[in-house]
Amino acid sequence: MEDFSLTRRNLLKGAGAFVALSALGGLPDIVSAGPRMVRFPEKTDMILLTNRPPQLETPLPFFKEMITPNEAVFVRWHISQLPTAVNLATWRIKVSGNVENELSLSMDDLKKFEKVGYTAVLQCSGNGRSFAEPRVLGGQWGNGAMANVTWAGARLKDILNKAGIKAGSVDISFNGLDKPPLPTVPDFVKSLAVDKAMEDDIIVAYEMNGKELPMLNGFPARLVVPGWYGTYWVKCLSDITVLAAPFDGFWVKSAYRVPDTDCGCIEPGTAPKKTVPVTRMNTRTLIVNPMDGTTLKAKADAEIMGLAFSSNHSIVDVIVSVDGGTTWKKARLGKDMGRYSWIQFFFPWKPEKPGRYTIMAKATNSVGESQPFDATWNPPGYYWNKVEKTVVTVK
Ligand SMILES: Nc1nc2c(c(=O)[nH]1)N[C@H]1C(S)=C(S)[C@@H](COP(=O)(O)O)O[C@H]1N2
Ligand SMILES: [Mo]
Repeated sequence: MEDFSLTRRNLLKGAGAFVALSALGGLPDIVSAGPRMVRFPEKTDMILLTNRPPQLETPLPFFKEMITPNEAVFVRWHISQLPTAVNLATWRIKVSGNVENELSLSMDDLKKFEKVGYTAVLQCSGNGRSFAEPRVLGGQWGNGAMANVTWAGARLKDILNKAGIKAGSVDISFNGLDKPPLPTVPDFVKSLAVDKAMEDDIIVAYEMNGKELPMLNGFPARLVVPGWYGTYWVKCLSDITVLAAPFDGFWVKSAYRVPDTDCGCIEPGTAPKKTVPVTRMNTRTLIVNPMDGTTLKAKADAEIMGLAFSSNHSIVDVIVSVDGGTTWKKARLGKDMGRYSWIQFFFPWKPEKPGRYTIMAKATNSVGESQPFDATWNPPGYYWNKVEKTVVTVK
């Protein structure tokens, strides 16, 4: 990997200018005005959004890789009292509530269930929020609140069947070891309806890319709900509670909700009449190469490269335009790592004439879901997935 000393703004907006100015001696002020890079335990240099709680964004060059390395996976916590270490000798997942048998599972117990795994995109529903117009509150993520990771662990369904869900159960709640700093701050607890929770592919993961989870990504185990936004993927999991009444905790009832419309969006700047919890991820692409604002050589071979994904359906088609959306051609798709993974797309390009070019990429999944050309908007800034424009100069 290259370029990690550069900030994201420089990478995106002015790598050329940065090099030229620093060659003249001394770093210009525009460099310090860019995002700050920080290094937390077990993580590489990441873009700092907030320190407490930690919110760290993945630098764009990592998205050239099919699998995001553990140390580069973004980090997002809501409340500030985080575990900084977990002792496996005493750590347990407690399964309780409306069950036949309460369970207290150690890591050894968890590993006795059949081990299953797959590659799946983890993405915060606020990924891309910083692009919202009008601007919205919340962590100002660029495109780096997503990661493609190979997860492995025990099926949630197998754990629930061992506990035995009693008749009349409706929701299952999930809590982790993080605690609110004050009694007035609601603990981060999420829930799934029983039918959703019993789906085959939801796992309690204790491996990321064949290794233990980094502490900041939920060591020793986290819920993985492939195809759904990261908010359900509860980290440092400690309690699974089967409920006979609908869950009404703050993080489901009041947060992580979108307008109850097909797109989850409304007229920019307005308030929704009714909201529903965020669920499935929508379809999106990211152009990784070339980066926005860079300069290419005329008559030289270039390759447009990026990634695309769509909840629980494979991407079957990515089309690319190099003339701002006037004409489109199919891109070549890379290795298919399953419906929850992203796929890479490649598009060879040899710009003949100097000028400014607007590159765009649009993906469609196996059931025909694609991306809008215009930005959609909602008050929390979720679901950003418009067809992006990458502008480059050819000289
Ligand atoms: N225990 C706990 N789990 C959590 C959260 C949290 O604040 N606490 N945040 C959720 C949200 S909103 C997201 S997007 C993902 C982020 O996972 P990551 O930090 O591994 O990237 O974790 C989810 N799981
Ligand atoms: Mo999130």
